[in-house]
Amino acid sequence: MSVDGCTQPDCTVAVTGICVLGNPTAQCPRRIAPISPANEEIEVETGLAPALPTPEENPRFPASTTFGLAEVAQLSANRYCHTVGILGAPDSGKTALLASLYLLVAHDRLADYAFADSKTLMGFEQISKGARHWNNGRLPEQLTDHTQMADERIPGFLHLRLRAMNLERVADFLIPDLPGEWTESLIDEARTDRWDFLDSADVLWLIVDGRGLTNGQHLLKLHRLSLLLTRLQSLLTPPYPPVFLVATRRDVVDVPRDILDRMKTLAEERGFEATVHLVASFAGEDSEVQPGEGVEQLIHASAAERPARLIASGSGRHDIGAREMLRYRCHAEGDV
Ligand SMILES: Nc1nc2c(ncn2[C@@H]2O[C@H](COP(=O)(O)OP(=O)(O)OP(=O)(O)O)[C@@H](O)[C@H]2O)c(=O)[nH]1
Ligand SMILES: [Mg+2]
Repeated sequence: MSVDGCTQPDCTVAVTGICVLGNPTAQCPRRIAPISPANEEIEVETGLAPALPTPEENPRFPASTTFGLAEVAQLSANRYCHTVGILGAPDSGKTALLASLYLLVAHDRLADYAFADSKTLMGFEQISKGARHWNNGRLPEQLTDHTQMADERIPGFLHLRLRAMNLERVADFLIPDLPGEWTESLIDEARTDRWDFLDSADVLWLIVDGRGLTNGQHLLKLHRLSLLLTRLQSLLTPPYPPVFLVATRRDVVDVPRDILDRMKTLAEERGFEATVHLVASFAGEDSEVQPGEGVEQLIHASAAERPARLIASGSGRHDIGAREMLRYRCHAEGDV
């Protein structure tokens, strides 16, 4: 038998083939080189079938808890995935919305959808761990952490497959959880490089903190929203994906109807088909609003977007085919 190992106490190179110091295994100075099989007495057994067939390709798992663009392309190549682009200022409630969606699904609290699968369960667990007790009384000040990216240039996507119960079909969603700074730098510095994937999105969710949309405070928020929409107008290739204008914190604020209408007008003036949504990702016990209110409607409306748009635009934007992500088609039978 060959001997293969390392003088580094915690190195498992012999088992995993990976050097704990990060060196190429053949060049690591601490490694005990394998004794050449030529010097050993080897008993060769013949005629035995291998216990397991050799895999055609070694399984690969993403190192992070979310999907990068390569994994997104891989998943999308096999089945239609509803890709959502989420934008919004820091603290607007983007992560809370995703955590709320996950917790609703995990507690089987959606009326028409049930959990079917997620390839990024760890990612959902990570963002929702602070909110695990969201419906157990008093609401903590901070339920989700400020989003930070492992790689500041590449978006990380969360994957969720839901079963639409009345239709007996499944719908896959790919939704990125991005830091608000990405939206800020798009607005203020026209930093577009990290947003390429938006051209492949089925729908855009523009998240706005509802607390900034009350009379007297709304002007700044509307101004920022109009700047963002103008950036998106020049970033995206028509036909544009529909825009969902999502006002958060419905549990603590009543956004006046006329302000919501003005938001919609801002989007429509720039050529976007827009709808307004109000959500309470979380809510305290004393709130009249249920935690998670509005979240299912957002998902339902997002799932409905794709077929309508593909039909309306003939071959549809997804046939433009320029980007890898655009290659995905509805291969899997029974997809919504
Ligand atoms: N009560 C209530 N609190 C909310 C709601 N949405 C967000 N919050 C609170 O606001 C905090 C910040 O929300 P996040 O979702 O983390 O904000 P974000 O947009 O992801 O912020 P960045 O990651 O910094 O860009 C959360 O921890 C919650 O405590 C809501 O609908 N209701
Ligand atoms: Mg966040």
